[in-house]
Amino acid sequence: MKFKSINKEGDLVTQMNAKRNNQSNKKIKMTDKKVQKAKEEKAKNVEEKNIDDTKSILGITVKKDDDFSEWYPQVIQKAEMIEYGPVSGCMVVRPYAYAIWETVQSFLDKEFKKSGVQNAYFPLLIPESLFKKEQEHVEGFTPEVAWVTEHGDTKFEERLAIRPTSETIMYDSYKKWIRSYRDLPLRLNQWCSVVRWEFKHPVPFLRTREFLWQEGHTVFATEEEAKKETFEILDIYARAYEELYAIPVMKGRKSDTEKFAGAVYSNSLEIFMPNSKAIQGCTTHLLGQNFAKAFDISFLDHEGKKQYAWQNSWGFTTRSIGIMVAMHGDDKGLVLPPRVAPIHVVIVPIVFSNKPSVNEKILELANNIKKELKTIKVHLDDRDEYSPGFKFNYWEMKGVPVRIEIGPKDLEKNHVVLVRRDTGIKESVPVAEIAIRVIKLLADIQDNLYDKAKKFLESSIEKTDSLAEIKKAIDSGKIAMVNWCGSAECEAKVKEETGAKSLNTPFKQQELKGNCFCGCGRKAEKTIYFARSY
Ligand code: 87F
Repeated sequence: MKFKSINKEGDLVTQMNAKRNNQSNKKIKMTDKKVQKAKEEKAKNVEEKNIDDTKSILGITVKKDDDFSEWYPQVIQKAEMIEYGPVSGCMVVRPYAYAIWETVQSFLDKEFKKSGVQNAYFPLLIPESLFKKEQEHVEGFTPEVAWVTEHGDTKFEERLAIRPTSETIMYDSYKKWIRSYRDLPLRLNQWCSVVRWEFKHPVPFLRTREFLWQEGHTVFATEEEAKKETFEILDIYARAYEELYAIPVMKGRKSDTEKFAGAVYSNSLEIFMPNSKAIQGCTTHLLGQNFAKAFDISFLDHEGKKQYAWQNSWGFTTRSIGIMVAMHGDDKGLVLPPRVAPIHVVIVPIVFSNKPSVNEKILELANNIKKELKTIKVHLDDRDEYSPGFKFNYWEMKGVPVRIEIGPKDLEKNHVVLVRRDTGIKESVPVAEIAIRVIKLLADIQDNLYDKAKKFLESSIEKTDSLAEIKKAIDSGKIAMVNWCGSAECEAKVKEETGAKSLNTPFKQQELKGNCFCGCGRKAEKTIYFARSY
């Protein structure tokens, strides 16, 4: 299989910019001279694009640190993770990326089930009247809801929302199922896709109009049980990020301004990416009795008295794949943590057309090694239409953690060469020791990626003491950590001055001294993180 060159139209950001430029261009009446100039410009661009396309077959044409917003779409396309679909913001998830999702999905699914959560499935379409039952929850999101309005040529009497989240449709059933304290807790999860018609530039995985996720919706008899679960699920999510994706997280509470409107509180995992932007990794929400009152989810307690139930919701999405690409990838392409890599080891035989008998032995050894490494995911690249050099680049682009090279000299010595994707370090290993060495290498790579990302996070957090210091930290691409009184006005000042939003207030609070950063004179109550974010 050959590398697909990048989409002719380029990434979505470029497409949308082009569209916008087009629209404003229409409004301008061009003079002949201008038309001629525009034609020349267009011809030049096409030429440059063609040159770019030739380069793109070979590798990524920009460096990650120089131009992240160009690097990212190139990597995910050239590593065959995504394909741009015909509708803006809706991407095809190709098998190589879907395999990563399946690994994470399987981990989360097992952990949820261990904790007593069951899977179910609720309808995609939600009648408008039901969707609008809890106003506070929908307000603010209205422009993002996509509607189905007709079938064939006939209009529906009532519009149907394509689920952007499933609170309303699930709770409509919950109210029928819950009668007594014996029906509780009710803890359900569903794996599905949701649609949110976002207006910001779509970025594959990180911000798309349709994405895959799981949404957990649970009901308890007491507030304490509900509260406890918001932390337990967040811990499971943190394990997925830290242990599978090798990504350290900032665990904490969203501010009232940034929380889900329907929630009493929202907890989140925030991640800081190498492009100096933070992103919300996932959330758990304590819904209190807000939805229970709106949907009449109530139960008779031990004394036979009617009580409203206590609820939570929580979600984890394919955005996490994009965060992992952004975190670990380098100028050669993806760098995959072994625990999520669809292929752990690729074997590349180094064969020469004038040595058929040696080639045969190399392939035999390659096949034997493949058999021996049966506990891990090994791929033998024995395509004879590609050179070893091409294959090295190909599998580096795909981020395979370890490469095994076997050439005539290795065969003579009964050794092979192992190459780590994360550091590029090579070593020659006796055939008899390959299995042990590979397993150790995979563990080292997983740890090394995590440690590197952890150091990056730690070095990105700057302790600040005033609005001016926050601005300085944000402008230099850092996370500002600051003492805060808890008021929305002081938080809003940061957004006004710097454009940065608050991420969360970390659960592990530093010792607090003094007043709020903004000079309001109030005592500081907690530390909070601010950063530019998605
Ligand atoms: C977009 C359109 C309509 C987010 C929306 O975080 C409604 C919504 O309710 C909406 N975008 N949300 C909040 C979702 C909250 C919550 N739902 C369950 C989660 C986790 C899983």
